[in-house]
Amino acid sequence: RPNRLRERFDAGQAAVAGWLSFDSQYAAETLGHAGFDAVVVDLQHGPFHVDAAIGLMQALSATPAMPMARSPSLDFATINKLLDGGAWGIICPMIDTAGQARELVSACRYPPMGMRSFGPARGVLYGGPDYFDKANDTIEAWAMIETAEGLRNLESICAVDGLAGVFVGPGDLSLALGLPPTPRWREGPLAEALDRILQAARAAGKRAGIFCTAKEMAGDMRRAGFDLIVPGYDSLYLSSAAREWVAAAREG
Ligand code: 3PY
Ligand code: MG
Repeated sequence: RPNRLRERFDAGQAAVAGWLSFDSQYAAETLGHAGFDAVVVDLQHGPFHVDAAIGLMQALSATPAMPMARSPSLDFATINKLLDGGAWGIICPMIDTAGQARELVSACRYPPMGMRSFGPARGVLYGGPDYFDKANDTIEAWAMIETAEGLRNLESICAVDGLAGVFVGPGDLSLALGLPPTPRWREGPLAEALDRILQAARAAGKRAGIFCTAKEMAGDMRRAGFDLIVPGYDSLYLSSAAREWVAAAREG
C-alpha cells in the first residue's frame, strides 16, 4: 500500500487528513474518496468504540485514504486493537509528558523498539504480507499537544525517539490558555503557542499537525508550515454544506 502521508512529506508537501466522528461506514467511504491523504477515525469524541472503529477502517481500506485513528486516551490495549484493526497511525489526545509520549510510541512498536503485542489481525490483510517487517518504521505515532502541561513539556515531548510528530488540538489548547474553545489562531496566546509548537517540532526533527475548525485556518496553518492539516470534520462538512443548500433553495 502506498503510504500517502510519507509520500507527501517526502515531496515537501503538507498531508491533508479527513476526520470521521460519524459511526457510518458509508460516511467513511464517502470521506475516503474525497481526496484526503488519510482519514482519522475519532474514538475520543466520536460516539463509538473500537468495535465500530474496525468497520470504519474497513470501509476506509476500500478508498485511497489511509486509515488512521485518534485513540480515546493513552490506553495500551485500545491502541493495540486499533493498530491490529488496520490503523496506519495513532493520534493520541492529551499527552502531558515525555514519559507518556514514550508510552505511546512503545504501544505502536513491536519489540525491541516497543511493547506492541504481535497479533496483527486485519493489519496484515490491509498492510500486506510484509506488515511485520515494515510496521515499526511506517506506523505513525502522533502526540496531541493540547494541555497546559503538554505545552510546558513541549520540547521534551518533541525529543521522544520514534514519535512521528506532535498534533495540536486547538480547542483544548485554547482552554488550557484560558481562552474560549473556538480557536483564535491569528493573534494572541494561541497564535504564540502554535508558533512555539511548530518551532519545537522543527528543532527536534519532528512533524507538526493541527486540527482546523475553519477553511481559512487550514490554509493559514499550511502556509505557516504545519505538515499534517485536518481541515474540519464530518459533522461540520455536513452542516455547513446543508446550510448552503438551504440558503440556495430559499434565496438562490
Ligand atoms: C481539540 O481541538 O482540542 C481537538 O482535540 C480536536 O479534535
Ligand atoms: Mg482536544
